[in-house]
Amino acid sequence: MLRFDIISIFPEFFRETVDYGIVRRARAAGLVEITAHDLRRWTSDKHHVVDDRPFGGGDGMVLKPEPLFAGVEALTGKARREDFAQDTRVVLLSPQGRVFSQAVAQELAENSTQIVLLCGRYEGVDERVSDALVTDELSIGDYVLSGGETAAMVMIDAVVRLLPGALGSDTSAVFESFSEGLLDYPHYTRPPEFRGMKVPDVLLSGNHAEIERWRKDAARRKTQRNRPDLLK
Ligand code: 9D3
Repeated sequence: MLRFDIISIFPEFFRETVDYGIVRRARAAGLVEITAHDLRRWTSDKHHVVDDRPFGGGDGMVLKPEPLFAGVEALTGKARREDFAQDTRVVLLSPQGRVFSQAVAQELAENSTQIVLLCGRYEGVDERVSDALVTDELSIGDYVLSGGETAAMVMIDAVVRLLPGALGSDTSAVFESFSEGLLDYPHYTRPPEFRGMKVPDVLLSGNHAEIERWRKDAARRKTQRNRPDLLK
């Protein structure tokens, strides 16, 4: 059983997003438990302040360290990276992180029982959080988001579908298309002609050897056009 604990100032964001498709089924089957916690719960002042102005000046606000340390301590029993169980991860979603990938998803799915996700907001998070608390600082790619919540959901989705039993047995090999290093081949279904656009004849031929060859070639052409970096 894997547990995700999300710490966010928008915990309601996850209420519905964890309630669809494979993630919903994995939760129902008891493969994963996902709980979103309000960062403000670990403030102690009257106004539940979670941010403050940056030392050294500059625009924007920074998430204060105290509520994040208190939250991680409440959820893991520990407040220093060195003291976590080896199957506990504390992930900071941040534009400064190393880039999340299928390999990172696989590593997390195989080696963790608890993943605490810290969702950044504003200009950033006090660096002492990264220094002392975080085991993995991760970005989901080179574009600017408004905060870590959408990135956290991307990670959860990618990890949960790798948990044993999360996919139907018929689809369990599907993700191999990524490990093979090519994009997937094009898919078609009925009707064989739609608004003048025909399904390639070979797919209707019943010749499985030829179909296999066409798919390999079409996958290579699509990869060449959309992701030449994958062909190297
Ligand atoms: C002007 C400097 N910006 C940093 C590159 C400011 C900034 C932009 C976006 C500060 C915080 C954010 C909020 N983004 C995230 O928290 C985030 C994120 C992202 O923006 N892109 C890709 N992955 C991620 S994971 C978390």
